This record gives sequence, structure tokens and C-alpha cells, in this order.
Amino acid sequence: MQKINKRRALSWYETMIRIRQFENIIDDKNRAGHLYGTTHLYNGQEAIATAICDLLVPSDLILSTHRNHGHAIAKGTKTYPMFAEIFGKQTGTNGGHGGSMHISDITVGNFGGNGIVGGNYPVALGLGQALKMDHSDNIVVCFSGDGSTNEGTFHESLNLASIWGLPIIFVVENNQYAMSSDASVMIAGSISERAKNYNMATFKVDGQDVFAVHETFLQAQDAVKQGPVLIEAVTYRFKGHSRSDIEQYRTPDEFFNWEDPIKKLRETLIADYDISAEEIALIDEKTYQKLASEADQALSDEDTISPVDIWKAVYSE
Ligand SMILES: Cc1ncc(C[n+]2csc(CCOP(=O)(O)OP(=O)(O)O)c2C)c(N)n1
Repeated sequence: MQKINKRRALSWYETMIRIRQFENIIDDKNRAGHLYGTTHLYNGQEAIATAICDLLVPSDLILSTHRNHGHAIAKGTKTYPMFAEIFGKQTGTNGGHGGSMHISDITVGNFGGNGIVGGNYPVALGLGQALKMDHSDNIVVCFSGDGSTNEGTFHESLNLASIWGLPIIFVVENNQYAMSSDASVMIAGSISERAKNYNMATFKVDGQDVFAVHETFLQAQDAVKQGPVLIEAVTYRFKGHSRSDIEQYRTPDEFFNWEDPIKKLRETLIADYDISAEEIALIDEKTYQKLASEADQALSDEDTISPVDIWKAVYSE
């Protein structure tokens, strides 16, 4: 494994802490009653989006799920319009029409989240086919969750992607649960083994280790030149599925079996990269201050919900 330079390792930390703190603020605002609908936090999974999107260029395309904040931030979507979107404001990434589950930003290749589990697999096929027809070197990265691999769209899309030789890397984040359903008893066989049957290169990686995800994705980028690839990133969702989750399906002890990817990277930066705990604390503080002021500003923006706006972005003439 090649040694990662200090600048890159630090930039991973900055992205991961930005995602974590962005969502901590969203969680607080949600509890304070400032959100319409619900929101799904990426807490514990930050290393995956961070390492992968760091290896993409803006013209590479990503697709995400209902748990899409981390992917959007890592791909370069600005946090101010993300806050505004989640608060239902006109200044949001999608004019406040999409909300937490549907953040998209085509300017950075972020084709968005999707509230329909497994709903973005067929969209990945369309994007992949378009890139292929354009003879582009770009790729599609389709992020999804373990639960979606039991949907028909997963199987149909992997099959077609393979037959058509599309430049898609499917990244399944196995965070152990689909709402309250435990992946270990809901998925026959393993996710990465399933994909092998569709005749594609597959990888399984520790999603709590940003260095390991980086290394695996480099290999996947090489493999996708021959056709679609699937990566199963093994991870853990530390927060509930959404705010209403009372988490009766697991005990707090279980958390100790899993490493926090941010804590793990922080320790590596201090041990191997000559970065002090004080420098890291300063990054944390600065990041928080910037995000908190963006959130407060976004909250004071004009609401989207008005009878005049309701059809905007629904039909085009
Ligand atoms: C087609 C469909 N079925 C059911 C739901 C309800 N639902 C929302 S999230 C979710 C669990 C998804 O689990 P997973 O794919 O593992 O993603 P995670 O939430 O763990 O990130 C379900 C069943 C939905 N939104 N869409």
C-alpha cells in the first residue's frame, strides 16, 4: 500500500468532520422542530464517501440514497444550499422541493439521493449508458445500502450493467441494518458474492478505515475499465435509522464492536503524521463555527412552500 501524504490525509479528516458536524447540526435543528419530514444520518459511514469521492473528478457522476448528505458533501456540493434544502428554503440545492433525501447538484456530478430504496440502480444504468455512448472516460458511482440488495432493481440492474459493459461502480454500504432488519438474517449469502454471479469484479472492504477504502477504490477504478464493479463496504450506522427510531433491535453494547472512522483517522494523524491534538481541535472548532453560522443563515431564508411554487420543478413546458 502506498503511503498517503499528509495533505491528503488531513483533507480526508476535514471532509469527514464536516459531514459529521453538518449532520449533528441537522439533528439538533430537527429536534428543535425546524425540519419538514425526516432525515437519515450518515454517522459512522463517513470514511466511505470521503475516500471514494476524493478519487473522482467533477465530471464523474454519483447517485445516492435517502442517506445522502455525506455523499453530497464529499462530492463537492456546498453546505449552505444543503442546509437550505433540508429546511425547505428557496435557496436550497433543489429550491427546497426535494428535502433531506433528494439533494442533487449536477454542477459537481451529484445526481442526487432517492427516497425509494433501490430506486437509483436503474438511473445508474441510464447514466452509465450515456457515458458509454459519449465514449467518455468518466464513471458512475452508485451508492446504496444493504437493504436495497434485496430489491428487484438491484438484480436487474447488475445484470444489465454487466451485459452492456457499463462504467458503473456499485458501492453497497453494508451498515448492518435496513431500518430494524438485521442484514445478517435478511440477506442470503453475501452481497459481494451475489455480485460475482453477475460476472463482475467485486471487492469487500472495511468501511471504517479511510485508507483501506481509498486503496480498494483505486483497484475498482482500474477494474471498471473492463465493465461494472461492486464494492461492499462493511460499516456501522451509529445513530438510529431516522429520528423516530427507538432502536429496540440492538443493544448499546453492540456499538463497542465497531470503530468510529473519524476517531480512528484522528489517532492515525497524531501517531503517524505529526499532527497535534490541538491542530485537530482547531479544525473541529473552525468547521463547526462555519457550519453553525451557515445553518442559522439558511434558516432565516424564505420558505419554499407557497401555493405559487408548488408546481415548480414538476413539469417543464
Ligand atoms: C421501495 C421502498 N421500500 C421501502 C422503503 C422504506 N424504507 C426506507 S429506508 C429503508 C431501509 C433501507 O435500508 P438500506 O438499503 O440498508 O439503507 P440504510 O437505511 O441502511 O442506509 C426502507 C425499507 C422505501 N423508502 N422504498
